[in-house]
Amino acid sequence: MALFEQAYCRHVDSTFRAAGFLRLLLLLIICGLPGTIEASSWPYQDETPAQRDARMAWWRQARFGMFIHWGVYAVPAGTYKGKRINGIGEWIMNQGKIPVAEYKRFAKQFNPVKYDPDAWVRLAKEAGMKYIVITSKHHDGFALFDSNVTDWDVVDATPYGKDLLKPLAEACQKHGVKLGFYYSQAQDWCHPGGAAVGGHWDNAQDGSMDEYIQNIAVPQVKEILTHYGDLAVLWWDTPQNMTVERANMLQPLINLQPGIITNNRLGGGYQGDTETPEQHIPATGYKDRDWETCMTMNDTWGFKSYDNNWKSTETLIRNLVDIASKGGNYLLNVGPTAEGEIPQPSIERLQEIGRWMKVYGNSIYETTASPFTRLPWGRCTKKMFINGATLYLHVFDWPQDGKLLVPGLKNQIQQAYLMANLKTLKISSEPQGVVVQLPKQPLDEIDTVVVLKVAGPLDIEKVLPTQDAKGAVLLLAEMADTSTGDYSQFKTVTLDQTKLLDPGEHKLQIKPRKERWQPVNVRSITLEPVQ
Ligand code: H79
Repeated sequence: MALFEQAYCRHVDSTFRAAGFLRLLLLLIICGLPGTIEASSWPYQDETPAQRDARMAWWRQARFGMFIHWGVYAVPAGTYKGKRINGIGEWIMNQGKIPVAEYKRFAKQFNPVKYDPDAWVRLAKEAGMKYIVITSKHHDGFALFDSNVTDWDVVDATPYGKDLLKPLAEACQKHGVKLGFYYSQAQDWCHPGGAAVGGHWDNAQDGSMDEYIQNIAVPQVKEILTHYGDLAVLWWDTPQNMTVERANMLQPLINLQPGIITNNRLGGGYQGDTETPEQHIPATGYKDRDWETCMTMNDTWGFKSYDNNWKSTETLIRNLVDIASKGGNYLLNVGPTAEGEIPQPSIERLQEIGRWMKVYGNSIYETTASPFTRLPWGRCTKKMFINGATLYLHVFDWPQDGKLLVPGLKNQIQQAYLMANLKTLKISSEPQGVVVQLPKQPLDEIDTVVVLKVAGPLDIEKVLPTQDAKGAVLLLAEMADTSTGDYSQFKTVTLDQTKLLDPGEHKLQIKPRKERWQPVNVRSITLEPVQ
């Protein structure tokens, strides 16, 4: 399902050396069609690049944030009428086709007496997260704040009866963590006229979407932008049925929070400030666009009592590093219970990430993308200075022989040391690049960081992929000059066989033809000699 308009496709243009007969295997992700509408009232239209850099500065330095999905869906927690409902927990109303009146009754059991916003903010902060984005209203239309335009909010519809965002805003203020609000502007399954992916399933949902935007979304966005102090982010979601006209009713409201950062999901052709790959890390990041991967720790955003498919701390830390190495942010989700507790497995993982960040955080914060194409043993982040640079080498796979090759690096190395204990490392400049002599064992099994300080402007020779022992060449999208998309269906495509007559250098180009524009997202290409 192509939900978003901002899917992209760029050509893959890679050079490789190979000889003999080759079979081409292409793994593709087919995304939605790109939007064509031009939006006009983007408030930051006249910003200079310097003004934009200043506005985005904190966000680019932050690299790591917490997403919080919380609402009435935490009551059924994935189960409706004794049946486990497939899919993500916050979609249970839609997936279970639960009538509005019946769904609203769950609110009577939403009583988060254990809610401790100060502890939540400390948890985020100690994990190394610099900002929090919480669902002020998700697709079910339920507001976590006291809204004057509806009774479908935490104050009027639940036994708890108190605004949940106020104390969170205060705790964020107190601990110096930035706060953002997620707001589902288009989908709203409880207010008449709100959109619903898959269509309405209850007459109570029918109505005019224009009126819904006018009477619910617009005043509510005003409320969240004016009642909670400084807001850092406004996070739109799913631009279902959003036209330019509808988007134009909402977009100017962000002027209520000067400097606020918004994402690309408003709809109506607005690109916003950030790209938002969901549940995946793009192969190469996005050229000339700020971006943020949002991701769950298990398989749901909103709490599901039986989802125990937790990602390991290793995966989460390496994801953060992978994202930073591509110049993006990681917005990692927690889904608290109806009682107001963040699940214990989430807490444990965040604490473990925090322990790593205490030692290695400076290899993440304020860094920019790796200057190398894909590194075989891990990732690289960097900081640029006037007369040199610091390279942070994130070693995931510790070399058996202790020799870490930094391919193509030509610079003079001023210093090489282990970030955790400042121990100096021996280095040598070889024709293939710089070789760093590592100790036998990694200091951290997940990611040990080696720091290289180099003089002068970065001088890195691009290293072309070579044939392996079987003569095959693997070209990953990470190696290519690509831009990847968003929502996606995965599809494996086997291309034809091809014959390369001459040994030596060949050029493989994969390009969608302009006249038949198909947004594709190439994840990897394998060339194999035919037996
Ligand atoms: O808030 C989280 C999700 O609820 C929201 N975005 C993140 C941040 C989101 N909205 N839509 N989607 C994600 C993708 C929707 C996928 C769908 Fe389905 C496929 C909707 C219907 C089919 C997943 C599977 C949800 C129900 C079944």
